[in-house]
Amino acid sequence: MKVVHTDRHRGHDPQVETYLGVPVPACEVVQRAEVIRDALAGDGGFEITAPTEHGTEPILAVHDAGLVRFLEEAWPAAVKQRIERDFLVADTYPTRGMFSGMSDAFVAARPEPVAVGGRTGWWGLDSSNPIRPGSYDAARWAVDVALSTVDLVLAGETAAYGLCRPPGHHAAAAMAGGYCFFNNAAIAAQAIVAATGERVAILDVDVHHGNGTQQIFWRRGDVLYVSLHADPKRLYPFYLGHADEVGEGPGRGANRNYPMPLRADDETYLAALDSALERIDDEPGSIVVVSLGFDTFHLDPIGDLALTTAGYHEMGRRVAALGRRLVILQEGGYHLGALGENARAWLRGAEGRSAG
Ligand code: Q9C
Ligand code: ZN
Repeated sequence: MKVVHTDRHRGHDPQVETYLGVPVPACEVVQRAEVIRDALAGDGGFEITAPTEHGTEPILAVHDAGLVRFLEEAWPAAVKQRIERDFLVADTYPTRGMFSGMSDAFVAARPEPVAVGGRTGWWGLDSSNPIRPGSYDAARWAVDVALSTVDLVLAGETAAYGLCRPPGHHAAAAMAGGYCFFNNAAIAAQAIVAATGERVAILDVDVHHGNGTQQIFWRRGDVLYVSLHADPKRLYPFYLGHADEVGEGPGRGANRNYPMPLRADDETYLAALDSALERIDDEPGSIVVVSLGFDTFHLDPIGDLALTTAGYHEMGRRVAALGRRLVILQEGGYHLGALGENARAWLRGAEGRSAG
């Protein structure tokens, strides 16, 4: 299988994030992509290729121009404002209660703040994705990795894997957050729709609900979003991901969430996966975008499910058994000791190879 990878992710190198307000070591670190790359290179069955640049247009097909502008300007603006930190994080966010009782039109007309701290909250979800000097460049290259993976599949590959970093599925049209800046999978799905005119399904198996992907395609019937994740009653992103979120308008029925019980094992998870795959099978289309996370692993530091490496091999096998072409894009997964092996097992399963 072809693997798209570049070292350009290294510019996004957070050292700390916050957990309930307290600084803790960052989870979404440079080493994540390196251990996956090394495991795939060591396997011998994967061909690693570099992404090509695709420009801003495919990003603007999904994201608000204001978000793109903010992310591009954020670090220079922080420097100009003499914020003497080595990363930029907001501490004020415009949450729903702040605007309660005010009309949609009035709320939509509120001006973007001028202070960079205010702008960071304006375009942000949470304090877990610090902006570093090289974050924008890295996030742009993660999009190019995703779009280059799409190119491979459109050129005839049955499946290809994009080692995206930073990940993307928490990023909404006008919001970054949850270690994500641009929604790589949503941009990829939109590019496939534009190129083929076909419907596209996104299967999200990261432990967290992909609130950003859900938001982007909420009112669209041409992109089906199907997600298995830890129940948001327990886990981030907390406010979306429940089973009754099915989409609205033309998108009604084209959003399916499968919240999983605490410590769900391979068997429980794979049974829910079968239902999710049946839903995808009901939909026309020939390409599935997979938002692939390994934070469902039993040892993951921030997940609360209990999958194993053998479970990932079986998951890859079952997803490929759909018989659709696969654009497989990396999302989360934070147990560095097993991350490479888990990716290798999943992708080998998807290729019909043994677990190795
Ligand atoms: N210090 C993805 O897996 N909150 N994002 C973590 C723990 C944010 C996860 C708090 C989790 C975001 C792509
Ligand atoms: Zn995750």
